[in-house]
Amino acid sequence: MKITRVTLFAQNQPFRDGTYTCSGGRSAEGFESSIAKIETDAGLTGWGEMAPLGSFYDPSFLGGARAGMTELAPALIGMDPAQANLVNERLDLLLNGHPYVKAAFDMACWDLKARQAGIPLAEALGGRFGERMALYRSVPQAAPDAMAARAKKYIAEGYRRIQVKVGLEVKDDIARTEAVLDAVPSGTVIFADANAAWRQQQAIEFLRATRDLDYTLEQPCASYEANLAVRRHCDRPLVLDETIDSLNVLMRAWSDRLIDGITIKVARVGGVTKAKLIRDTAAALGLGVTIEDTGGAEINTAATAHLMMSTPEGVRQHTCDFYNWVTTRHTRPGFADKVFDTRDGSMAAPRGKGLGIEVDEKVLGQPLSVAV
Ligand code: 0XW
Ligand code: MG
Repeated sequence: MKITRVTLFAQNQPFRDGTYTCSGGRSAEGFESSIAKIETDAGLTGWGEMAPLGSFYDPSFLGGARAGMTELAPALIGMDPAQANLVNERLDLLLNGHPYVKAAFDMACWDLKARQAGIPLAEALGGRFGERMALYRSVPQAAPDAMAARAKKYIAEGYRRIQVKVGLEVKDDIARTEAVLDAVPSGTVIFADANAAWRQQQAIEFLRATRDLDYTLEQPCASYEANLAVRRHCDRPLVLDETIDSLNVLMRAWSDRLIDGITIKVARVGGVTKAKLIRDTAAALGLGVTIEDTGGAEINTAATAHLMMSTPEGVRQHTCDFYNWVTTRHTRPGFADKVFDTRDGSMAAPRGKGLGIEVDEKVLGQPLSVAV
């Protein structure tokens, strides 16, 4: 199988629930998605999607994604998309770093590889563990009562895992966390995610003041060293997200006994190939694993769903149903609800070949660029 054409599309994806705010006043109204369509001489088509969260969340931004993808697309022509490691090696040779630029291309190659094999992506990634995976919803930063109300709304929608966005003033963060915990039924799984915004001392203060509360701490500080210092004061599960950008850092954090779990973002690590490598390593080490992304809709949700479904249940944490976060679709009405079957705070991975997503190209509008 050889790649014959690479087409790029853009999609603005407004958030269903309005502005998304995380620590430091960083906010976004939606995702700006870049979508890759890869066609082959075998008559098969693959799809991939990458959407940064504004320009503030990860070292990635829309302008970089679009410029990098347009520059790299011609290099894919003639390559066999089923040989994912070869494709990755070539893209890494041609563009040093910038993993998020390569993520949608690699995703589309895996879609094609699994379609060619006639199996769902989860099976190509190692197998289907169970039927459904747990979802969480983030409660963006606001006043404690507003966050409690938002958490209640998500509980009413069926979610059983809530991520509380902290990372501002510690006393307010304590009030936010307490308000959300008071508002949700007992047994709700709570993650307090500071998105790397606390100084080391603030994280330690938060931990001290919330000793009696039940939650997992996510990404308290930005630097590796500050998180390591916080670990020594943390008697509860600690998960790193923003820090986990490569296999190297996973190995380092593992040997420093820094982490109980990780969050893998497909765009941050550069695609499905690298997410799988990090996932398989973390799972073998017995660490908790979340696989998600920085943004997107059905194409992206399908990729993370297949990665999660092929992760052993014993280490699986949770993921996002991003297609439900936004108001736009890639597929015809009703298709996403059918294939993801989201209910009771959990979803399934699509059963069709590859990503199992039938993209309705009309919703994507005119292409940004075409490479042949
Ligand atoms: C909650 N998320 C998955 C959505 C945004 O991309 C950021 C991210 C996070 O972990 O904060
Ligand atoms: Mg996070």
